[in-house]
Amino acid sequence: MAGTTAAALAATTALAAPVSAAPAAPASTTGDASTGQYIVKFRDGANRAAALRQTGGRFGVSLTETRQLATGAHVIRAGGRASGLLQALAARGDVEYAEPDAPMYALSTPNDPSYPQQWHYYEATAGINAPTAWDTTTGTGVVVAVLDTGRTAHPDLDGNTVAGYDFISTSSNARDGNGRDANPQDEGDWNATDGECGTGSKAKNSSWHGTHVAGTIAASSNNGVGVAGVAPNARIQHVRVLGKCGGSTSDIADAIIWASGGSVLGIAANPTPAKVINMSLGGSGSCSRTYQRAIDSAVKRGAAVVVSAGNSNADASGFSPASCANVVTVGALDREGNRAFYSNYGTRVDVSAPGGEVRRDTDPPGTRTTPENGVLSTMNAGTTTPGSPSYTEYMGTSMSAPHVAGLAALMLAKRPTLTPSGVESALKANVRPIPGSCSGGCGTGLVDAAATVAAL
Ligand SMILES: [Ca+2]
Ligand SMILES: [Ca+2]
Ligand SMILES: [Ca+2]
Ligand SMILES: [Ca+2]
Repeated sequence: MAGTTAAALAATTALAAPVSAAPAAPASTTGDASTGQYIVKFRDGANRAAALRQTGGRFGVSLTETRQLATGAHVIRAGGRASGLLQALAARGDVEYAEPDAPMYALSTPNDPSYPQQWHYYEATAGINAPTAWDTTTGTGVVVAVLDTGRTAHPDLDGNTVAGYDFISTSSNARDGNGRDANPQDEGDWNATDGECGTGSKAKNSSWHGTHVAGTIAASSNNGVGVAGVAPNARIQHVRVLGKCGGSTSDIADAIIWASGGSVLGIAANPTPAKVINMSLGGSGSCSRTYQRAIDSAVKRGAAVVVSAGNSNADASGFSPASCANVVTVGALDREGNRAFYSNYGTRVDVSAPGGEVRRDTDPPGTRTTPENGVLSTMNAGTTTPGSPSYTEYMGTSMSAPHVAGLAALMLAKRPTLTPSGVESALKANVRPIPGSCSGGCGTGLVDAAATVAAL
């Protein structure tokens, strides 16, 4: 059986560029207007010009009427700030009320400083329309299992993480000195030399792939740190299945069953079974009976299984678990909404989501000229063993699947009785058309979080 490898194409760019334009926090509706404007409702018959001249004159601030609102009140622009001015206006006998023209923001826009770079959530062209969905649901309490390389400590993930498991049965592949164990810590999947994982394998740094996938699903949002997740109040369950040289179908099959609450010989039951399982992984070959039985068992227990279509620019029918039945198979689009150059395609693809395309840009962070077109998420800075938490852009169907897994968590938080097939049919029915071009089949379209959640 061919080894299974993580389906991400790792970006070779360094840390994502820092963000300059973070959205401001929602404004207070009291106090001075930071817009420099007031909304004043005069009583009938008031001499507005005289009232503004008198009051402004007391404070040494020019007050100019700019237009009348449909409510009958007027917008007054102040030439400067003075404490007490608004109160003085409001206290006048010819003024019914005076208020700051307070700036307003969409409440669903997170304050995370790197959120503006996460085009894949909000951009009109090819984003998943997440902010509107967040007005209704944030995925509260839904457990999403991430069958991947495991966990690293991260301030944008730790608060959303529940206990997982390490299913890698081979000690040398796991790098933790033993077989299966209760600690899904990602020990690093670096390769020191070419050929370490078989003919043709290349030396590489650790990918921290599971950390990146987890962040797209459920990074903490509105915590003033880093990035946002698609389902920021969902719970991540790291189930480690990919090690130094990838993973085995046998370990992954057990992991699927355990994650969904089924029993696996010799291992304590999962105390918090997942309602969604994300598998951003794959290998060549059509779906094996081992995979299909594990998936069917998970689906029977009520877990929706979301998988990557694969990164081979080929028909997904030749890849696993992408070609399995009872899974939501996700292709990848670029920032313009075209099928990404690497994405698999074909009738096995159910829906598409942003996977991005990362362009090499050697400019130092902060001076980059090419737009950042990958999927920005949580990362670790260690080149071999874990280092400090960080952020980076990756591209791949490994990045598109967790958008859909996160959306499934949003759906299940709103409608906990949804079955896995109900999740799949609602996802497929509420897409928008592929914004760009797709040859070969990208499923029913680009997932639309707002439309999907609204339809429930
Ligand atoms: Ca172990
Ligand atoms: Ca371990
Ligand atoms: Ca955050
Ligand atoms: Ca399917």
